[in-house]
Amino acid sequence: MTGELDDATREAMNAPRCGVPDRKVPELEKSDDINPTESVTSVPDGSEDPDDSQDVTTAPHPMPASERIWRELMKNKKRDRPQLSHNQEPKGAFSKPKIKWRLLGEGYSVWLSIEQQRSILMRAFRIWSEVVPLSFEEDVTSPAHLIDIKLGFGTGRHLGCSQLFDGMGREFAHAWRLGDIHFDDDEHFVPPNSDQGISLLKVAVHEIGHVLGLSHMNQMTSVMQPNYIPANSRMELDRADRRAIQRIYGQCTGRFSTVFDWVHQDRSSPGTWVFQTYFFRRSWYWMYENRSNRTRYRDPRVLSHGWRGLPDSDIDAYVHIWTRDMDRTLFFKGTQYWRYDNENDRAFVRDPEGYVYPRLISEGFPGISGPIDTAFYDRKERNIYFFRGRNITAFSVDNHKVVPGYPKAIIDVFPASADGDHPQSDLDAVYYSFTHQSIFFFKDIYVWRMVGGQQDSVPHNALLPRVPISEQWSDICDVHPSMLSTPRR
Ligand SMILES: [Ca+2]
Ligand SMILES: [Ca+2]
Ligand SMILES: [Zn+2]
Ligand SMILES: [Zn+2]
Repeated sequence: MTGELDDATREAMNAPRCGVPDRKVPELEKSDDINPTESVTSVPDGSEDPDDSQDVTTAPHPMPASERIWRELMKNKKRDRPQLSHNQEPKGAFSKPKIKWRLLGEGYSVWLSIEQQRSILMRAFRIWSEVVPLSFEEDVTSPAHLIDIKLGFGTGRHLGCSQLFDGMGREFAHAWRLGDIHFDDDEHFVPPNSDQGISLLKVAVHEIGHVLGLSHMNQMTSVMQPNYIPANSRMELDRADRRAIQRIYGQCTGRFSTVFDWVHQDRSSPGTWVFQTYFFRRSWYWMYENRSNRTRYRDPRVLSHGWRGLPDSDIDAYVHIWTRDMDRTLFFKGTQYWRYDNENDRAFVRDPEGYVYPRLISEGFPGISGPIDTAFYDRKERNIYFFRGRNITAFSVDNHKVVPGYPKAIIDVFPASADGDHPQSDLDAVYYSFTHQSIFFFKDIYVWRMVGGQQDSVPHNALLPRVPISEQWSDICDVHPSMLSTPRR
C-alpha cells in the first residue's frame, strides 16, 4: 500500500476514542465534490435552540447546543482500535447490493418503543437506498454472522464493545465502516418531529453514512456534517450527500414500464392545468420533481396505492388524449386499456359515456391490437402513436381509425441522427415531457431525445444519440420491497 492516509483514516485517528471525554471538535473533512459553501466554524448558539427555551422537568435536561457536537468513532470492522494500520486498508464500500441489518434484542433503547426504534432505523436505511443501488433488509432470523450491520443501544460499557460510552452528551454513537452501529442510550433519543431530545433518525442516517463509507462533510445542509443540529422536521439528503454516496456506489439504473407527464386539472383551482412526471417500474412508481431534478422524497411507492383501479404492475403505456372537447387519460396493459378518472383519482369502472373498463384495445381503437410496447398522443397531429416491436402505427383520434400508410418501421418515422445509434424495436416507453418540451424514447437503461424544433442538419423528428437514463433523471432508485411506502399520491 502507499502508506498514504485516506480521509477516513485521518478522521479515525483524530477522533477521540470512545469513553475518553474530549471536547475537541473532530477535524472537518474537506470534501471536493461540492462547491465550497459556508464552512462550519462554530456550533449553533444555544439561544437559537428551541429545546433550551423550554422548561423540561420530566425528561433529562437537554444538552446545551454548544455541546451538541457529534462524536463518534469510525473503525475498520474487524479491528478494535481506531488506529488503522496502513498496510491492510479495507475497501471502503460494500461490494454487494443487498445488505442485511438487525436491531439487537439485547440493545434496545429505553426511550422509544421497539417498534418505533425499528421503524426509525428502517426509514434511515431507506433514505440512503433512495439514492444508490443498495437495498437494506431488516433480518431478524438469520444467524448473526450473516447480518452485515448490527445496531444496538447501550450505556457506559455496552454490547461487549471495547469502547465505553461517556454518559449524556458528547459522543452520541459510534459506527464501524462496513460494520455495526452503537447508540449511546444516555442520550435522550426521540422520534422525528419531536422538538426535544436527539433525533434518532438524524443520528442513524449520519451513522449509516459512515458505515457505507462516507466521512464528514463540512456543509450545514449535509447529513454528514459533524455537528448535531437539533432535529428539524425535514430530514433529507442534500445534493452533496447524494453525490458523495453515488461516487462510491454509482447511480441507480433500471428500465421502466411507463413514463409520462400526468396532466390534469388542479383540483383546488379548476381550470388550471397542472402536470407531474411519473416513472412506473413493475409494481412501483416514482414522482419526479423536475425543478429539483430528483424524485420525490420517500419514493418509490406502491402502484396500487397511488393509482387505484389500475392493474397493480407492468403497465405498458399511458396515453392522454387531449383536444378542445376531449380529455381522456388512458392506461394500457396487455390487450386491454383503462380510463382514469382524474377527478376522483381512480380508474373508471364505467365512464360517463357508458363504457365499462377494462376494454379491449381492439374495440376502442379499431385496427390496433395489444399488447403494445408503448404509445403517446401527439397534440398537434391529433394522432396516437402505438409502438409494437419494430413498428409504429398512427391512429387518428378525429377519424377514429388508423392513419393510411401505417404501420411503418419506427426507424423510418424517427430516424437516427447518428449512424447506428437508435433503439430500433421493443421500446419501453415514449413520452412527451412538458418540462423539456421534447419527446423521449426509453429502452433498457438508455433514453433517446427527439430533436424537435428547426435544425438544418438533421430531420426534426430524428433521435439524438442515446444517454443513460440516469444522466437525464437522477436518483430513481429501487428500495427493498419491505421498505416501500404505502401512502397515496
Ligand atoms: Ca454520550
Ligand atoms: Ca411500456
Ligand atoms: Zn460500542
Ligand atoms: Zn460522524
